Amino acid sequence: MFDNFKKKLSGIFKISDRQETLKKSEIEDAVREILLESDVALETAERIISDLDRYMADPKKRLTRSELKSTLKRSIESILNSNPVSKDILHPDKKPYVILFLGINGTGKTTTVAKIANYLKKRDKRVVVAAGDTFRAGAIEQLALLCGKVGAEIIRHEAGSDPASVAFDAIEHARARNLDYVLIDSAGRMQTNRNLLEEMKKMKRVAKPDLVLLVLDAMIGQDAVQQAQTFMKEISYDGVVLTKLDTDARGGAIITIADQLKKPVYFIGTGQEMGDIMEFSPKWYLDRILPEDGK
Ligand SMILES: Nc1nc2c(ncn2[C@@H]2O[C@H](COP(=O)(O)OP(=O)(O)OP(=O)(O)O)[C@@H](O)[C@H]2O)c(=O)[nH]1
Ligand SMILES: [Mg+2]
Repeated sequence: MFDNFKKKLSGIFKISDRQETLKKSEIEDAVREILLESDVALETAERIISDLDRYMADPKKRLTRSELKSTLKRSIESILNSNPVSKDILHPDKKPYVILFLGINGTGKTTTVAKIANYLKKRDKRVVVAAGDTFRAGAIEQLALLCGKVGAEIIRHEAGSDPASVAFDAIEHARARNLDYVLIDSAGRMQTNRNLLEEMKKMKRVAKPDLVLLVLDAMIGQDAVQQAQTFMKEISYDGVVLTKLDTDARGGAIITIADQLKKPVYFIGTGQEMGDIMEFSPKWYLDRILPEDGK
């Protein structure tokens, strides 16, 4: 993961290998190009460059390889840490802890719900999943199949029924059995689907989720950020799950999300198997894209 991004970034340091130190203009051009190619939005890339700029206030100043790396690292780190994860999912303050998953079509909501059910079960948590996508044909069966794989209980109603009542029943079920978590899947929707948006708001009102996660597809890069911005004018959410980072996704979208959505990334999806999910950590990410020498 992020190998291309890492390789590109290390290209800048190679210039410095040749000349020992780098000229300001050379660095800025190289950094801008690499960030843009790696799915960092222009505005975010300029922010990082202005951090470099501040560091190199004297135009004649040259930067060594390690100064450049640590300046870049510090700049990206401060963007990633500006919206820290505020809810500790594994130590919730409430039982059942209700998590609602939202997002547009095909971003990976249903898969992520099942992966997180699996993730929690492996940590001895008791989970029920709500089949809240009653809209798309086959969605309930898809979720039921994945829940079967990971051994998670599922509450489902007929296709076409009211998703808010599925969520309500799942929460009642969890209360009656003292379960730890309710994970609610939902139908993919565009900002143009008025009915579906109203349905989503109703689901949120009824379920009163403790955490709302927006599922975004890293494959569509910066478009994911734009989508989230328009779509989420309608509804508030706490954080993001970024899926499909195992594909040739360019990896810089994580920086753009932190900078422009002002939301933390809670989880990243790293494949199609049920175990392919991990909690996101800025440190882990930085170590991947800008490893210390020798790694
Ligand atoms: N490679 C890869 N594929 C993923 C990942 N997460 C989901 N997918 C795939 O993406 C496709 C869509 O996933 P779903 O979970 O059905 O997406 P959804 O958001 O529920 O889709 P709708 O219900 O139609 O809106 C499936 O083929 C998943 O296997 C991931 O992290 N990596
Ligand atoms: Mg789905």
